[in-house]
Amino acid sequence: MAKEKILVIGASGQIGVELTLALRKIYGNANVVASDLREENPLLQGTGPYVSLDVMNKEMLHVQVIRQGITQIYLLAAILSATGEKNPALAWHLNMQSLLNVLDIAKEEKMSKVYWPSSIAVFGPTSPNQNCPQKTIIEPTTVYGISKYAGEFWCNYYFHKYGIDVRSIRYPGLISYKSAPGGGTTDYAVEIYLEALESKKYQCFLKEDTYLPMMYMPDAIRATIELMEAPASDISIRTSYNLSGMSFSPKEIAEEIKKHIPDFAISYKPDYRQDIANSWPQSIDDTVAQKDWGWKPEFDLALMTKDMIDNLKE
Ligand code: NAD
Ligand code: AKB
Repeated sequence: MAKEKILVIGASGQIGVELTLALRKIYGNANVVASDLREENPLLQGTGPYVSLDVMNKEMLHVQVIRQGITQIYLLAAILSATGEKNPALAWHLNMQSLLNVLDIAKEEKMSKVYWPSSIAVFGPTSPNQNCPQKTIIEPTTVYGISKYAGEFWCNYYFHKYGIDVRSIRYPGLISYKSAPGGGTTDYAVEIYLEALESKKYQCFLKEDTYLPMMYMPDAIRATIELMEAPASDISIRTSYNLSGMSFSPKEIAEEIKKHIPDFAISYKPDYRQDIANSWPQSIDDTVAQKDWGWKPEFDLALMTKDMIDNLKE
């Protein structure tokens, strides 16, 4: 097998930190180059190479790819749903142009693989609300969702037209304790743990009965690596795979936290993010990912809550 050299773009973000560390374990520290517009995340410092990089500057990106001998790119830079609604033009520009820059360079440099995440945000109010299938009505109502859906078809296009082995997952809301989330609607499910431990109370920006698809970060990282390591012949979806972990509401996560912190109290003050959450399905059907590359989540709400609280206490 040819030696792979990986570039992670957006490595200082919520997923980037953990994915970079996981990839370094597999491919060796020196073979995974972390990059971001912002400074290197402290958890990455000393674990491998880091370059400061703006993915929107295609020329500089191309220079880095050649200089570092990059054979695979994981593109994680994006503006997420809540921030995207505040600045739709910027979200569209970053989310689309970053992907086109990466796909073009991957084509020119004949890269072996590209990874780019999509989101459950591709689904809209007309999609099935329960067990939303892989292929269904998809009419997103956020700029973030529109950009992800368009991006999925760019990935599909570059695969079929140019043979780029680009792979993608529609992540649910991700919950983690290592790196903070970056402006999504599902961020409450991280904030709630931090506030529970810090002040024993949390004011949630979603209503108590807002069910959303969610996943614990270790499952998301494992899914990403399993997808990327699957034989190309097993990959039947070249837009993006549905992926399911768990679904819960703010009330349910609060009840689970109370099992560990009995005097924790939650209150509710829904804001503009409620409309975004209402437009997404409550649960996802990931039968195709299960069948194609053997996907199976490990964490449910109880296991995740125990792990989050144990780790955050440390
Ligand atoms: P994040 O906001 O935490 O991290 C994104 C990183 O990209 C940040 O560190 C940011 O500094 C960097 N970045 C922004 N603009 C850049 C630029 N021009 N050049 C280089 N770097 C730049 O986001 P995340 O939660 O880690 O998400 C990563 C990817 O996964 C995104 O595509 C997101 O849409 C997708 N996703 C995330 C979730 C989730 O719950 N976290 C769910 C579904 C999909
Ligand atoms: C968000 O809430 O925007 C993200 C996502 C589900 O894509 N966490």
